Amino acid sequence: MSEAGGGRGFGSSVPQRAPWSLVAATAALCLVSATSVWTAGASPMSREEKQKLGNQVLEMFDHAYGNYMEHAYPADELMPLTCRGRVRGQEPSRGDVDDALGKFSLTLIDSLDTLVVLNKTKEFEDAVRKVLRDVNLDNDVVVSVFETNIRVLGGLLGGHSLAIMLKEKGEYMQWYNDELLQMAKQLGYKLLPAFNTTSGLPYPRINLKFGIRKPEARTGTETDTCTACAGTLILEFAALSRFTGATIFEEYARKALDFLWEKRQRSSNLVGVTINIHTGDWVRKDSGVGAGIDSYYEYLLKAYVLLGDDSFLERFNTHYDAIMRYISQPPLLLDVHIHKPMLNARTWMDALLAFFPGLQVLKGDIRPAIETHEMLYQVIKKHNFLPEAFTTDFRVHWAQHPLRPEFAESTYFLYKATGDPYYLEVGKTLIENLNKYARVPCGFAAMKDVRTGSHEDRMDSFFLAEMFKYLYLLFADKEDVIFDIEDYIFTTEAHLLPLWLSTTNQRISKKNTTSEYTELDDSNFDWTCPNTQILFPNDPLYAQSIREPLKNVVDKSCPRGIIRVREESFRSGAKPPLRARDFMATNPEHLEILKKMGVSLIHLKDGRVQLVQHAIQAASSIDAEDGLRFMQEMIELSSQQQKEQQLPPRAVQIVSHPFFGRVVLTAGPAQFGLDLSKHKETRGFVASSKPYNGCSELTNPEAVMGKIALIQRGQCMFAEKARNIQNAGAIGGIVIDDNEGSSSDTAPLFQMAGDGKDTDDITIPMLFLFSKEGSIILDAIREYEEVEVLLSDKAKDRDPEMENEEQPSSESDSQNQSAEQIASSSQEVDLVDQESPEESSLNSHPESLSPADTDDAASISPSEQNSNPTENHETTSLDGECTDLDNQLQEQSETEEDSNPNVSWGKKVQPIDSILADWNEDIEAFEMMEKDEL
Ligand code: DMJ
Repeated sequence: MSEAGGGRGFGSSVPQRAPWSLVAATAALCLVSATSVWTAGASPMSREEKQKLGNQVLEMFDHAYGNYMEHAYPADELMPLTCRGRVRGQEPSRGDVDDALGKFSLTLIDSLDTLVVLNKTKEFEDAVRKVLRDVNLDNDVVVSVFETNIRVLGGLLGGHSLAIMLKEKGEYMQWYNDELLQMAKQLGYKLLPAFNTTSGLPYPRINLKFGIRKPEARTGTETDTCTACAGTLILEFAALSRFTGATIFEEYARKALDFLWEKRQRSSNLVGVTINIHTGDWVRKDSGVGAGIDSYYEYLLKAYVLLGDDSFLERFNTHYDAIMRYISQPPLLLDVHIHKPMLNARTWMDALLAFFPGLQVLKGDIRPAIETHEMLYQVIKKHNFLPEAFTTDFRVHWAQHPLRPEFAESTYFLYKATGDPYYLEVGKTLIENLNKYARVPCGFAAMKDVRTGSHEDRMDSFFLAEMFKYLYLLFADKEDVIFDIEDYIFTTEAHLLPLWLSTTNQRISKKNTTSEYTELDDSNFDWTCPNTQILFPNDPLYAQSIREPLKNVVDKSCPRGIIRVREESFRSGAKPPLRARDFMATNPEHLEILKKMGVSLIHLKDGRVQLVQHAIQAASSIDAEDGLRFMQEMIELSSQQQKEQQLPPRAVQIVSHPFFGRVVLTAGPAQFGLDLSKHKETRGFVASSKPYNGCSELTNPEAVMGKIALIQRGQCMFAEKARNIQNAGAIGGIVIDDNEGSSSDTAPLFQMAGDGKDTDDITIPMLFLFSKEGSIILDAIREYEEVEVLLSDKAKDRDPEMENEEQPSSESDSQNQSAEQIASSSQEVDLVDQESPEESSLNSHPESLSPADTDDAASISPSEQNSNPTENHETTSLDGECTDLDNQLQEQSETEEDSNPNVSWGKKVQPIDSILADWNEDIEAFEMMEKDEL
């Protein structure tokens, strides 16, 4: 691993208000490696093994990049399951995700500087020529300003930075004459119209050809943008200005940052997730370090590193202090409300926050970085990948994983900071999981569902831009990279910008905000990085000792989200409010509390209990507030429970040649037939039924006998199809959607309901595939005739047996293996079965909705609740999980209360209207969060 020059250790301190000449050194200070000083902890990894892993990363990159170039280029991205390019407009829209695609060969541009880092200079030279020859930036396409900036502008600038470095070295790129920079400038000018708002915050989208204003632009009516979208421009825009001398770009990006800073919530110093670009009002007032905000913080710190402007560090430090005060609940990072920062806004975390430990390393705050990283690693060990969102008790909230690089990024930076070989082992696990679960014959496929191991037909460009860089650099020694990586800063998309830009073209007038800053307490501002030269040699087990207590954090599945509010309440001396999860209808004390909160209990005839709140009947405004929160929690809990009752998705894995288990399709389960979560998976060759709709007795029973029958959806009930194929001797069935082009990428998965009659006679497993996934099997039959699949609740590990289907012994082996797998799956049942399926998944399909599914009369939705905030209803039953924790908290509460005899509830006087208005805002924010896409 490369290290900064001997004298520049972590221990050197940077004088306050560092002079320009020290700016680059400051960056190096924070990133300097401590590898050479590591003496204990995890066993050191030999140079040979590091090289082996580095070579493995190179091979994996070749597989991803090679397949993109062969099968997708010049399209923006590779679709690795169908082995073709994703061309916007030709595939069903995936919503906002598609806004990254501008018909500009996105993956090629995003991969440019990765090629150089991975020492593929020749390929880089070819790639640059292709970009110059083929890429058109003037397409009539509406794209995301944020994505286009970080991926395309960043990609072009990263490419340019390394092209001029190579040219100077004198061997490669001798013909290069700043052509990438010219393209970057052209693109920069195309993005500028987005900033035409009074606030200076950019519109979220722009038409590459027509800009914003013209009617043909089809954009420009948006009112909101995310904080990260408006606050993640400064590195690329400043680099563009400094490379070209055209100051306008840096000016615009600075103006947007200045505006966001002005709009921070002044008492908490936090920012919300979305902001109105015209008024500057916070649209979503929840605040975290993940989706929607993440790279805003990253760019404040990195802008200081790259540009040497103290105001960026001051801002970063102010926000960082707030993050550590409110959001950081080690090892968790939980969203809070900007106005009520002591109140958690969510009970789950998103995968994007995995970059944060890396940023903490750059900041120099190693301990919380180690803690959060370890927590994330525990989640990964449980699910192989980090699910898009997971709850505070580490259950899957959103099950996808689009091969995000953030965790690898933090692993790399933590290794640089600690030199602890533990992080090399972490990297090795990441490599193994990618090869085992995401690698498909035509690239690497995103995980549709980490629980089932099913795939999605997407390989995002950031996988090449970031993942391979961080993994390669993790294992690389200085001589494995052809330039000094520490002369560059990584953008949020891991594009490389040279630190020498800090002293080039500094003609931008920095906004004079000193009057405000001088009022700030300077002791808040750290100007140095921690001294790992002292830290680690003195206590080489330091990092390990921080990780150790977290080793089983994920296995202890008790919810943590509630703890914060309680602890804070104790601290302030107030009695902790009753939380929905703790409520027991048989506890007289709880009933008393309910009464105080204006909540009454109605026992329904069917035995269920309904809660109604009349805030006006509460004992005080504080009690009314607690009551509203209680009802809101009840609604959340109830909807969580409803989700938990739904069946999780299943997997169809193609195991025959040439797939060998590498392609896993997301399938909807059936409410009838063999339950694959309880029984061994079903393996068999597939055969189409005749008639294909399976709505009458099959005319080809000999073809489907002992096989898994393929049937088309439509014209009769699912159960009827199942009976017909079962009668013909099929051992399972796959219903394929008749709606051409449908796909689990774009449509919510559902479970096939029965026909309202007794379906116990159906004993074979039945799964549903959307048309796109179904056609992967149909195409395989056309090409290979014999296609064997595995129907299961979770994809089976690929193993040599799958690739060795000729050998008769493989069957018994694989059965043994299956049995093992079932054993390990069933261990997870308690946790996994209770996991809520991803947001959109698994509603019963209305075509054959079972009567039970419509029985929802007694519950209300959050929106109904919202429409009349003084009267809330909920019916639910609650369990008494995690009593240890509850008891501890209860005990703690009693102790605190005892020592605070003067404590009483409801001391604070706040008019009820303002409380209700406040809570309405929170409820709206909550609803938006639930709808929000990452
Ligand atoms: C990347 O495009 C960038 O890292 C961005 O900041 C957010 N995350 C994606 C990858 O997950």
